[in-house]
Amino acid sequence: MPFTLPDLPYSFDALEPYIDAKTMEIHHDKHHAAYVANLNKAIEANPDLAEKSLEELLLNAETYPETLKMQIKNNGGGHFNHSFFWPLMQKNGGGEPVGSLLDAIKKTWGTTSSFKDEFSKAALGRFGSGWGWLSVDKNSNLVIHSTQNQNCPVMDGLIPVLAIDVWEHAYYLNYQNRRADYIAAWWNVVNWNQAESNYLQAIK
Ligand code: MN3
Repeated sequence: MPFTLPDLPYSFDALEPYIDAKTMEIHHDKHHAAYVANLNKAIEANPDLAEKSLEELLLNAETYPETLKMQIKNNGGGHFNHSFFWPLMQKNGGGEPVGSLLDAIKKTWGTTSSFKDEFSKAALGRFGSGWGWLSVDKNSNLVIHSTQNQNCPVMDGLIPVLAIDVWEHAYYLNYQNRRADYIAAWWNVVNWNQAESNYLQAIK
């Protein structure tokens, strides 16, 4: 099988009380695992794609026949997004951005609190299932945006730095319909060192 489920870089209960252990277990062991299994099934049925990297599959998705295209976008995107998302959280996370990312955020939004407001608004405003993102564009500028379903920034020529999953499966057990409360709590688990490392990679 070309793709494998990465381990969570912490225990299921590491993000409590902000994100509960049961949510993390189902999210990783069931949802993310299913994206990987279904992505591998799609590749198995299309052996000519077996040598392609995940990024290549996502960038070329629009050129594939309809069924395969949706399989790659949903499951390849799901695998990419969740693999990117897990390390962006940690036990005793939160606080403020660090390093060059902090400088770039201040340059773009003035203060980290205005940045957090804008990012939260984008995540909250995503209708239905999807993701909120901080990404770097072609001119190395930071942009806040959101994607629907499992679409990911690389499909739009953007390089992601920070992400929040706003599918109901990411918060429903603890927060039910209160997405805004989940987003507000999520800032307490952000791993800013990981975001800084993503940013340095993105502007290289
Ligand atoms: Mn998810």
